[in-house]
Parts: sequence; structure tokens; C-alpha cells
Amino acid sequence: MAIQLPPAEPTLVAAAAELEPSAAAARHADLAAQIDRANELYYGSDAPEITDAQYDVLFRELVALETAFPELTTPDSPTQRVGGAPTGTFDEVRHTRPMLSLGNAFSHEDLRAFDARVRKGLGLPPPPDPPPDLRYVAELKIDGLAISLRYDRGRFVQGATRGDGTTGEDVTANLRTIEVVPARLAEPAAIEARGEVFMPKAEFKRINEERAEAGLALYANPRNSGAGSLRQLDPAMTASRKLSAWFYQLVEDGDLVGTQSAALERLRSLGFPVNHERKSDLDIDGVIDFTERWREARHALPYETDGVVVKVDRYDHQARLGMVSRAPRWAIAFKFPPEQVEALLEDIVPYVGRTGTLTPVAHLSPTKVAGSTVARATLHNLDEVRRKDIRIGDWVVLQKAGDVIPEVVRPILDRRTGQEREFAMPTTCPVCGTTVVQDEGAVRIYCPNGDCPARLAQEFGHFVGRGGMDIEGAGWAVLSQLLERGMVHSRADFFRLSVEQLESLERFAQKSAENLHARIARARVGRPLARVLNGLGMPQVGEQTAIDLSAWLAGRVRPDAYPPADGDLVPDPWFAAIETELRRIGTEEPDTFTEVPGIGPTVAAALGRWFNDDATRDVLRELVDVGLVPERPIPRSVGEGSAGPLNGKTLVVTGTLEGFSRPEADEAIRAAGGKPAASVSKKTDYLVAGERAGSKVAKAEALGVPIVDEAAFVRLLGGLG
Ligand code: 1X8
Repeated sequence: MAIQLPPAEPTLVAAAAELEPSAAAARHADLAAQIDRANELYYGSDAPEITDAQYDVLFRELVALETAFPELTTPDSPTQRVGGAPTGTFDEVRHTRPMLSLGNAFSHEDLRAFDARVRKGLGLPPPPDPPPDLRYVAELKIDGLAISLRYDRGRFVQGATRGDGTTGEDVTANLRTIEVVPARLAEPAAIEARGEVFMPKAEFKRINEERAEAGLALYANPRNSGAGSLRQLDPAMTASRKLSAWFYQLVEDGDLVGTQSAALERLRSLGFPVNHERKSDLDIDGVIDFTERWREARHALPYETDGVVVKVDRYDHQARLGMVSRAPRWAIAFKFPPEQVEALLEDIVPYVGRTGTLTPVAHLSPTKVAGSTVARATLHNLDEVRRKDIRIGDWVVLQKAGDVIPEVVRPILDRRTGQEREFAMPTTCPVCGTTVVQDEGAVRIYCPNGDCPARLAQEFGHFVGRGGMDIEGAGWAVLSQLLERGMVHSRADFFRLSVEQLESLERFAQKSAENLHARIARARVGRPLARVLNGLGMPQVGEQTAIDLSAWLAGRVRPDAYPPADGDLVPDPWFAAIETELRRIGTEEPDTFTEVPGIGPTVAAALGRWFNDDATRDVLRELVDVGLVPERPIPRSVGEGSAGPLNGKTLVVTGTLEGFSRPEADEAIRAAGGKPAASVSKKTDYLVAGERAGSKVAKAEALGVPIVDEAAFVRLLGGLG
């Protein structure tokens, strides 16, 4: 399947058509090499040799050549890797069969309970009787991104992410850039293969080192960075990251294989990479042995595994067992507990956050845990330090929550010498010296100085970060220098920085200064209003409410009434009107903010105070003056918002959701106009089933209440259900 390209320009095509085929081929190879090199420099090292405009000229000529000589459109041509005109999103792909999620097991007991359920489901004798022909396959669980690939007559035709299990994103072009993904199979088979794309640990390390060097935010773990790399809109970006993959499921028409172990063999003989660390022909004791063997050994593997997937081997058994709420009854994921190590807690240091909150942070002797070295761990707040009785000088148990975030579990009391000291919060801000404040009855201790340099740095970091103006390259290293040198006093100052100023920063050369300057200039125009407001740090307002607020504002200050500014660096009339309106509402009628979904009287009052504050007014006014042109949202009129997509619907949530705590889920349902309820009845419109959902699922099934997973829940909230 060829990628859609921007239309070729007729004059260029006519010129190309004049060429002899051999000359065309030579020119094609030359252009392809130049473009490949430009891509590599642009994405790999952040030091382009040619301008975007020059790149476009080369690319357009290549498109013209391929239009005149279609046989030159080889799969490895840059036109096939660079996704033509970027659409901003991927196309959707409906999976032929749903991509399932797995139930979890956390202990040997859980595994034995799984075995007992399987035997019961198959009508086999319960343990300890050995079942005659029930056999398991154990495979390592890869901590990556699930993908599904279709092959037609042995050729790779389409690849998609898991998405919500039913519909994923078309990432074909990106998958083509992964070396181990076969473009062609050993035989002309029509199959679908499923597996996991991941970033090897070494590549993760390399990329994070490169990002640290460039002052960019670091990826939290290989899984995030792998997922981020695969979901790049520009496949050249994916290509610059060395992703890999393991395959573990064969979806094939015509039943050539009858077991999972045979399917793995067939995948391998077709040319797919299949993980060697697997074992078949196991009973549940063999499965347990397998999990024990890998508990520690996994850290030495060059990729991340977070568990073992256990599957009933025989397909006919699998079919008889069937599934419950999107998870097969014939498979389970055993999750390794987080590795725990001992570390010396050398000090507890209070850090000042964006809102001034002082957070105690543990400084640890650098200690290797779950594959990386840890020297810092947040202790959250003073109550937490007291509750766990953690003292300076303690040896502590350290683990990574979710194998990612370092966490001090407890002190090791046996190792106390009596030299340990209790931690006390300072009475003054460690950065600016202002006396700190603890509000009556609150846990939080904060620096009340709005001009505290620590607060400013984080506020500005938030402003230029992902939730705000999204200026890549304006990381910590850059921000702290800009503040220290007094080049930036207010948020608007970012847009006033010159290339020369940026070039004067440490580790900046002319090229990197120009790049950052260009990224800042691009961020000035077309960032969604919601992100601009969110980036300013509105009190008690999250990203979704920021979106609702900006759509609501656009309903009051209609974008269509304000022609876009045509010059550069002049105030955008619509944004100026928004600024005036926010100030007016803040002063005169803060209650009207309650018309925005998700905003109640308390938040409305806080917003009113905030928009009425001189500091906020100044920031907004300056951003208008410096020529910020936010993207104009689609207006939402009053009432429309409060009558949300779940108006009149009753939802029950069960199990654990990844993106919501229970109160947050309830709040989200209310904000969308729905009603959260505690138990399932005939009146329930949807049961939202998270991980480890319990008996409510069976009840909903019995009553015929639709059961949705978290992804579908999110779509319902967005009115897309
Ligand atoms: C997810 C995964 C499976 C396997 C390995 N890694 C995963 N992340 C495997 O079967 N070897 S199966 C699976 C799923 O079914 N959701």
C-alpha cells in the first residue's frame, strides 16, 4: 500500500519526464540520498545542514520524478517513509479480531487459582490429579506496545497499534522502518501476526543521554519512549530510533496450527522474531518454576519484561474456555513484583514546586534498582515521612512503583545505629528565604512568595512544557540559565528572545540557537487557547476543564467576529478580546464560570480571584502584546456544555482504571452530564470495567447492561461513544 503524497507539481513532472530512464534513476538515487541525509541530521542530531525550504525543493522533485517514472517508487524511497502531507493524526484500523487484554496474577496462589479455573472450565479433574492433556506455554511478557500486522501474499500491507482493542491506529509506515519487522515472509501467506514493539534498554539509554544533552525532557522508561517513537507522525523520526519487536500470536485463516507452541514455531519459520525465552509442555508447577527462573534474571535481558504470559496450549481448549469481558479465560499475565533493594538515605532535602509547595525529597546513595540507578525519590510530604518514620541516615528499602517511579518503602530498623536524625521542614523557603506557610488543617507547607525563583522556574517550565506552549528544547538546563541571566522575566519574554541571546547560553551553538528560536516562533501561533490558559497554571483546573473553558469562552467571544491579524507580532484581536472578557468576568461576575462543565462555585471563585489578580492580568496582556495567536476553538454555547455527552445516563465503575482514581472517574461522569452510581441495576446505562473488575461484571452481563473498558469510557466522556 503506497503512502499518499502531496500532488506532484505539473511543471516539475513535465521536466522529469524529459529525462532518459537511466538519468531519471540516477537523479532519483541522488535525491533520495540527500533527503535521507537531511532526515538523519534533522532527527538524529538536531543539526540540519539544509533549511526546511531547501528540503521541500528536494522532496518535491523526488515526488515529480516518481510521478513520471512510477517504477522508481521503491518501498525504501523517502516518499514511502515520510508520510506525505502530515494529517495530524493516524488513520483508524479496525482489527479483524479484537486485541484482548489479559487478567493478572501476582502470586503463585493466583496462578494455581487460574489453573483450577481452567480445569473447571474444561471439565478436568481438580488439582492435585494430573490432568491428562492440559498443557501450558509460558512466554516472557514484553513491556512494549502491542501491534497487529497484516500480510497479503507474504507482503506486509498494514500495521496497527492496539488502540482500544477494537480499533487501532495505522502505523504501517513507521513499522516499515523497524529492521526486524519482515517486509516479506518466507512464503506467500495471508496472515495477521501480533506482537510487541519495544525499545531495547541500550537504545533508551542512548536517546535519553542525547535528550539530556539537548536540554530536552527525559523519557520515563523504555516503554514510553518506544510508544512515543512508534507513534511519531513522521516515520523518519521512528527510523532514527532503533526499535525492535517480538511476535507471539498468529491470526491465520484456515487452521494450519492447533496449538500456541506450533503457532510460535510457524511465526519463526515465516521470518518473524520470536522470543527464545519460552517454554511449552508445562503443568502449573512448571509455569511457577519458569516465573521463578526469570524473577531476577530478567534484569540482565537487553529489553524490559514485566512478567510472564501463561497460555493454555491447545486451541480447542482455548475455544472451549472462551473469554470474560475482553480477557481470555485461557491466558493470564503473571506480573513480577517490583525489585526491592537497600539504599542509604543520605539526606532529605525540601524542593520548592510550581505552586510553592515544599516537597521532601530523599537523596540516596546511587543505587541500582529495576535496571537503572536511582539517587532521588520523592517522599511526598512531611506526614508521609513521619508515618513511615524515615530518618536522615537510615538504610531504606527502595523500589520502583510500576517499575518506573522510585519509592522509599520503609526504613530498615535493624540497621539503625542511633546516629539517624529526624527531618524537620524549614521555617523559611530554602530558595528565597521567605517564611513558609501552612494553612489551618492542611498538610501542605508552601513558600508564599510569588516571585520566588524556584517557583518562577517551574511555572515557566510548565508554560513552555507539554501541557502549555509545548516548546521542545526549552528544558531545565535552558530555563534555569535564562532566568539566572535575567533574559526572561515574564512568559512573554520567551517570544522576545533573539538568536544571539540563545547562542550565548552554555552548550549552544548557532545552529541549536536558531533551531530553538524557530521552535519558539512556531509556538507563538496556533497553540490551542486551552493550552495557553493551562500553561499559565490556572488554579484547580485540569487540562479537560481548560478545554471546556476555552470552548465556552469562544461561545461568548465569537471568533468569527474577529478577523485574524494579518501582520506579524501584532495583537491578535480575538485573543485581545478574550483577555478583556476574562478580566471582566473575573471582576464582575465570577459565578458565570460555573456554566463551564467541571467548574463548581468554589473553583469559579478561585478562577475569578485569579483572573482578577494583577499578576495574571499583566501576563495575559503581555502575551497579547507580544503577538501570541492562539488557535481558536469551536465555540460552545451556554447550556450545551452542561448538557454533556452523558446527559441522563447512569454509569457504574468497577475495578481499577489507569487514568482515573474512583473520585476522578465519578467527577468526570458528572462533568459529562452523567450520574455515577455504586451498584449495577436495570437502570444502569453502562458498566465501566477496569483491571481486576469483580462480580459487577457478571451482574451487568445477567441484566444485559453494556460493559465498556477504560478506552471506551474515555470516548463516551468525549461524546464519541
Ligand atoms: C500481551 C503480551 C503477550 C506476550 C508478551 N508480551 C506481552 N506484552 C506473549 O504472549 N508472549 S500476550 C499479550 C496480550 O494478549 N494482551
